[in-house]
Amino acid sequence: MNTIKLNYHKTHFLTSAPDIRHLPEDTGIEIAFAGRSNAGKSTALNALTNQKSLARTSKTPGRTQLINLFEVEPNCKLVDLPGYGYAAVPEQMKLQWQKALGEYLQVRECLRGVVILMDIRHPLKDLDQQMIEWAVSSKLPVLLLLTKADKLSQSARSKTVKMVREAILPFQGDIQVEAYSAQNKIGIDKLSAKLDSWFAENFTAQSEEN
Ligand SMILES: Nc1nc2c(ncn2[C@@H]2O[C@H](COP(=O)(O)OP(=O)(O)OP(=O)(O)O)[C@@H](O)[C@H]2O)c(=O)[nH]1
Ligand SMILES: [Mg+2]
Repeated sequence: MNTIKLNYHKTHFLTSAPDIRHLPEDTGIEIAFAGRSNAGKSTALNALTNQKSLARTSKTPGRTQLINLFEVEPNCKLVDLPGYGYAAVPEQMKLQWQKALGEYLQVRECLRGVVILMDIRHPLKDLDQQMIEWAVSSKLPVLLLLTKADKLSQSARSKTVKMVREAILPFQGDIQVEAYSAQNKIGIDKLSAKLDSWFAENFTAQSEEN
């Protein structure tokens, strides 16, 4: 297999879209970061790219309302999606966003992998399971990151990782589970290796198509 190693530190902001219908052209390779509001998506991106404020983070859940696209290299994009399940958002809006997310996973051709982030202290909520199901049914590989791993002791962390690895078996998808902490730099190597492998696989596939 083709191996590549991208320099994520070079990632820069590309554009924002107010919703999924306004995303830029469906070309290149895209990898999305999804998760409940406050799960740590933006922080994970900042840790990966070693930039303090590439993606905006906040203590207030629901901060990221736009879909933000970042470019690692030409044709290699990372997408910071607004979080789902934010309690203060009206029910109708939450349902709309859920629906839009499901559609995005199903129809976006250039989307080739999904990083789903969950707070290690609250893994596999209903909406997380729904996201996993959508990704698997769209044949997308998934990296499940259990974020804020610094909040748990080493033994509690390992126990949760093991529990989640077992719990996701029934989904029968291509799903890897890892602990992650932006604060203690846990799992960043696993994240970049996975992104590298997804970008590489799809580079090969796309150059064979052309
Ligand atoms: N201790 C600790 N806190 C973290 C970590 N990652 C994120 N946080 C905190 O969790 C909160 C939410 O982080 P964000 O990155 O803004 O979360 P998000 O998933 O992008 O949230 P939305 O954009 O609202 O969907 C912030 O207060 C972060 O500082 C981590 O690895 N360790
Ligand atoms: Mg965010």
